[in-house]
Amino acid sequence: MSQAVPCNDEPRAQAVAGRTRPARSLTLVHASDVHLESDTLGVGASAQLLREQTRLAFSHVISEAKTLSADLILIAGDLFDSPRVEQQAFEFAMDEIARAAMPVVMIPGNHDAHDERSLYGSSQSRLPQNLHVILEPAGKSLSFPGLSLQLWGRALVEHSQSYRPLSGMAPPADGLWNVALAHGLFSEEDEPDRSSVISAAEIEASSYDYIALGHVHVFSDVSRGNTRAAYSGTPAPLSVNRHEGSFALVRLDPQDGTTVERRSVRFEEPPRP
Ligand SMILES: [Mn+2]
Repeated sequence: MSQAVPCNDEPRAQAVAGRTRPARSLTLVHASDVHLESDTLGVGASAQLLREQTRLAFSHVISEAKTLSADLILIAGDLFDSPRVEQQAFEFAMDEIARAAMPVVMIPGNHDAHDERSLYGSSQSRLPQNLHVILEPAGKSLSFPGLSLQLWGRALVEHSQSYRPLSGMAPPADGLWNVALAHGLFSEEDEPDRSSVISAAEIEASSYDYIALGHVHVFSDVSRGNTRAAYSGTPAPLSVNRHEGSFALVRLDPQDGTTVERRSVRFEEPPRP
């Protein structure tokens, strides 16, 4: 990177360069937008197949995280398609998260927002012990000292123009991996008429090691400056290509820094609308 840096950014840039990485590496599995119990295809056989495939897709991500010996799973919003989820469906998801047997950190998205209908606030007691749902609208940092990891996120309450998923980020901590979760729409420029905007400038200014994004259903890398940021895409057969979903495999390495890899989730018999 040899771009000219504006003068007022120099102190921050030097501080980033001076920040020390942890001695240990980390492997994260990042998923989003599973949209469990989706009613996208309405009712009938295709709709039922979609819901079954979506559950299988989520189970696949959990199994892959275990196979890959991941340290932690990130779910960047919209695990559920709506807050109207039957108890059995909610328990399926929580049982899968418990099966992961590793920390799982999740934020709500616009489909499972933390508003008065929130699935999460009223059901705290039924959440597995390894699940950490960030429900603070103003944001919260979670510390995992054993992983040399600090995580930040904020709960989406209302998908609106005034909601900025990355506003109020905790400053990156020295000697730790700094990772954030955010659910919203990436934009090169600030777009005041769009909801839940995540701007390129905000990603760059964060100086985080990784920002796990949700909302866009197709994998895309929107890294800026020193910060790697990516949409994992949905693992479910919900995108344009119903044969394949995805998640992101993120490695944080003391020497190499952050690398992000798209991992495919395939369906032999995708549901047809
Ligand atoms: Mn969304």
